[in-house]
Amino acid sequence: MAVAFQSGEAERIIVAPTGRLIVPPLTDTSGAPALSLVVPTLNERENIADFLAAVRRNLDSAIPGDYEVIVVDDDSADRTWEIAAGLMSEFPELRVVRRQNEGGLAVAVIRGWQVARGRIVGTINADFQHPPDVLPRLVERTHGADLVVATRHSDGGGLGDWGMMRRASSWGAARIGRWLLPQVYARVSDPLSGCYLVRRDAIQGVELRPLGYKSLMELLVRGRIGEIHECGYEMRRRVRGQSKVHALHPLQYLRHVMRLRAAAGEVRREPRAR
Ligand SMILES: Nc1nc2c(ncn2[C@@H]2O[C@H](COP(=O)(O)OP(=O)(O)O)[C@@H](O)[C@H]2O)c(=O)[nH]1
Ligand SMILES: [Mg+2]
Repeated sequence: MAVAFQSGEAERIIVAPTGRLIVPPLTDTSGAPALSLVVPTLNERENIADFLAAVRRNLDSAIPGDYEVIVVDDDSADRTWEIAAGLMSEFPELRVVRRQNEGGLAVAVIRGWQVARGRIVGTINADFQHPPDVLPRLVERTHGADLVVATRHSDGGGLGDWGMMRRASSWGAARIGRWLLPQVYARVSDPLSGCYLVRRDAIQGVELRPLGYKSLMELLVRGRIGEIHECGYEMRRRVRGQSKVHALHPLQYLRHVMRLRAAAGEVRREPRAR
């Protein structure tokens, strides 16, 4: 069923940027919000309206008037982009990107940051698996940090009501990561987290090249990230809609880890600036 747009909403849908994955510096910092939060979506029709309402409640309590939320939808067949766009008149901090020319979760997040206006950028999933009430706690911990990670593996975090299969595959992915990217695991308890906030200037101007689902480990290898804070949370089981994880994702993850391993070696071999 098509959504009835208020005047101007359809025109305000943003076409996704293309080309190299580089987050630009802010040109005009005067009106810049503190935070740009990207919500990547693919067929999240059942979650999107309630999820955005929950994000709004939490950010209004933490940083009223000082944030924007950017939905980056991959032209979902269930028209998630249209539902999100239909909420923009009522929710002035909301922007919607409809991406029709490429795919991939990690790339979607970076495309959102490329249109972001905030001094801090971040991401959270749209399916309530990251509880939106983690957001005020993440914002609170940004003081003095380049990166704040919502973690399942320290600070009271956990895998909540996850089933055995998901726990086993998450454990396997972390084992592989710890083995092949030890320098990343030495810095963060949960580099596979899909919920975190990062200072724009720690990643701006750097070409990012993620594959598949995981964006945080990409930033940890290629970004200029110094101080890191963490914030524990209990991950939830998905209640509505379906996971988009498919059989190719573990292979993509492995390729991404190998690519980062090579990149990390190059970074280490670069001579120090004098
Ligand atoms: N834009 C975009 N979003 C995606 C894509 N794949 C998954 N998502 C979104 O990313 C979040 C996490 O995806 P999900 O399938 O729940 O992954 P899981 O939690 O690992 O099972 C959700 O908000 C999805 O709608 C994609 O290819 N593009
Ligand atoms: Mg999920």
